[in-house]
Amino acid sequence: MIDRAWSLFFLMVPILGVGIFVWAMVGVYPMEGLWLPKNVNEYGVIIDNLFMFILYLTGVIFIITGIVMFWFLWKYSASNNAEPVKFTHGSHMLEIIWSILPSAVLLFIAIYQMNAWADAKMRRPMVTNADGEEVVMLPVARVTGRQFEWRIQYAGADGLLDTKDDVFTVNELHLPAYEDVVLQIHSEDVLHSFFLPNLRLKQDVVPGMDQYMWFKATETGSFDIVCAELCGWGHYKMRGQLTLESRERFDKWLANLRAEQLLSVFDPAADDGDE
Ligand SMILES: [Cu+2]
Repeated sequence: MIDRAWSLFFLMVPILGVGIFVWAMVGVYPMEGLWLPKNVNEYGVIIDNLFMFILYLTGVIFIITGIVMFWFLWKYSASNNAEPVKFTHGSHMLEIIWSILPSAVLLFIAIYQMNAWADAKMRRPMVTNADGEEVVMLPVARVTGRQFEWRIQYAGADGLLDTKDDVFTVNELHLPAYEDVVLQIHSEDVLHSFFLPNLRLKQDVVPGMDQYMWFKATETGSFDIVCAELCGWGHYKMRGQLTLESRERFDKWLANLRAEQLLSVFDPAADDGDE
């Protein structure tokens, strides 16, 4: 009798596992807001679809294995089977099946997600330059991860980084919404991970590498910037704020900041020696 109770106990694994996910997805008390944060990136939909596809796929496999495990425990419980245990040295056929099946599924996911990968990592937005040529869009700002903050350098009015009109902030990133935006990310010390949950963007910031991220925000508002890579004792402090606003407000904010920084003594661009 008691081993039947154990098989019922194991049945709770798929039931509770699925139940908790559904509870969080529906967002009923006390699980409100524990599902995915709101997506505000035009390119984020494809990431969400991929996430849900993999979740459903693994969910179905999880439920099937949970139920099969319960059924075996129930059917072959010692108190109901006088027959002694039979040992086996494995089955060639079974091993082939359980090697090929997951490989085929993984290969399918690899092909299925190619477009999402290309959108996020390869198809950097293009613009037409003065000569009428299609060129890659330049970053509006460079985000530098360092222990333990995000330093942000804006290209300024000339659209070029590392020139005299650059504007600087720390942990405060303002960007225009409703248009393509490119960011350059960079590390000054160790590995960080620049994570914008609402934009479905997360990129490891690798020392020695200049990397690019892009998005097109579908609404304005204030969102989190977090570091998603344990980068030292102050990792938790690498929290910033992303403000998405209209192009007019963004331009005004940047111009104000530029004027402020011209007045202050602090001028990191001063020792560049160029221009
Ligand atoms: Cu960090």
